[in-house]
Amino acid sequence: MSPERGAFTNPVLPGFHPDPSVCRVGEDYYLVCSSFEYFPGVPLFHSRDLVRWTQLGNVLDRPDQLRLPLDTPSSAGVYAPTLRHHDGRFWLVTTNVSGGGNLLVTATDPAGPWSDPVLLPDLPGIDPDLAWDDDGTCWCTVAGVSQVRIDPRTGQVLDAPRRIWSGAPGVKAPEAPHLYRIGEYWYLVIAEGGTERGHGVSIARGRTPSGPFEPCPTNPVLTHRGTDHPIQNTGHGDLVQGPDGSWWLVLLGVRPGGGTPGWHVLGRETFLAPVTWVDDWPVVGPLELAASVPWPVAPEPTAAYRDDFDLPALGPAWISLRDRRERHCTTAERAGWLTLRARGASLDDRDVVFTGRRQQHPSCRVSALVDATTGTGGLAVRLDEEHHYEIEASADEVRVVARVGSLKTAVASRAVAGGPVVLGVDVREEENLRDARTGPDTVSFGIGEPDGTFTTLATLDGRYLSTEVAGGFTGRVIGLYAGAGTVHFDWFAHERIDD
Ligand code: 6LW
Repeated sequence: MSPERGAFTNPVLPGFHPDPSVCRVGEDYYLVCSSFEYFPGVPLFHSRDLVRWTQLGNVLDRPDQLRLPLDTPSSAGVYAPTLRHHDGRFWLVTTNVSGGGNLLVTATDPAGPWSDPVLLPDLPGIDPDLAWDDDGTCWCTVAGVSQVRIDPRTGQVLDAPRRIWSGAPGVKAPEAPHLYRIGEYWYLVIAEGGTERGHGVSIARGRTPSGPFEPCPTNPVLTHRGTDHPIQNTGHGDLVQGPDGSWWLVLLGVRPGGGTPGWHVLGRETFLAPVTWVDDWPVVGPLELAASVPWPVAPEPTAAYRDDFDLPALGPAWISLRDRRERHCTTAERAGWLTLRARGASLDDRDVVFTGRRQQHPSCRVSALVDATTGTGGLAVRLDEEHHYEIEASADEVRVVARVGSLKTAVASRAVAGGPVVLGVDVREEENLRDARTGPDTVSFGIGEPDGTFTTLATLDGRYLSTEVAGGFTGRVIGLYAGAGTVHFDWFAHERIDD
């Protein structure tokens, strides 16, 4: 089988899909990511080839499993999960930093339902990992890197946390531990250097799950720090065996665009890198945009989609800020329409009603048919409360608004006659990416005319909706919102624009 048969383009999960954790059950692979202030939490994907991933659902999809109070800051909420299969069940452990701390849920079917959470109140630290010893002991390892034994059924911590490794001396933020037995050793994979440009993956090994751990002499086993590689911030990896028994690492990385220093706008994405073994140590990489696996991969699915809001529930890719209650977000009010009822006054407010989908492609076009005769709302490109651009309709006007840090301004407006209006956003990756003056992309907003043509009202520089400007752990989400009253949406359509 020629490697070309499995050619693919990294990332394997584009858009805001950080902190991947993967597990294999027979021929099936399951992968989860962090979800922060969005509900439902912890998106879960399935694959047979490690390359094409289909979303099965979200692990924390009931309000009683995941509480994200309306004052939850952006980039708080649900941090890095670990997904494992043990004893006929799926186990997922994660941290809600905005309430409840570490929690564990289980399921026999990864598509759900997942159990109510078991809390681990005595487990200090984020990025929990689970690993079972042959005698049934469950080892839980957290950022730092510390370890305890737990009873995963009750959440009880059975001993005092013990520091088992700190990564390279002087390198910040040893975190994201994953522990596995592979052959003769227990391997402890961590991320260190922080999740920005200094990020890397390091590894240590020991004869027992609790160590002592010996660092790999070639640590970090993967980093792109200090290089101009198009994939940056590489870290937070989880090991998995491919269908042919070879080893792979799923990890997060970013794709900065534009001139120096480069701005990434899609968040931290999930990449796939090959792993080989030398002297019982893993050698990771190369990690490239153009990559291949030595087995056939499923065809790339189309990135085009249109949601007509004909179903009672939103599909799993739709995420809402902090919670999603029927009284604020429903398809039951007007058949075939999504109705949003305002709570906060604008996207500057944490309690705004916003529901959207991750921007996954550097260039794309999104449009929606909006009826704002009884409210104010529209289509937004959002990073957080202080970084968003939107096109907003009210009964008699459409305007484009930009919020960047403490600055907020309406950049364009147009009178409309009332009734439903097509609003659109067109994101274009900058073509001349090496020109130091350019941002990574442009974000244009416009309005559909009755004759089917489209009029652009404003074009904005995309760098201000990047993580380098805004900070935080998420990425752009493009979605629908209501700022006042009740706003109805007939459809939402997305199309990828290829380079
Ligand atoms: C994640 C941790 C991290 O839990 O970011 O910078 C957190 N490091 O590993 C959120 O992704």
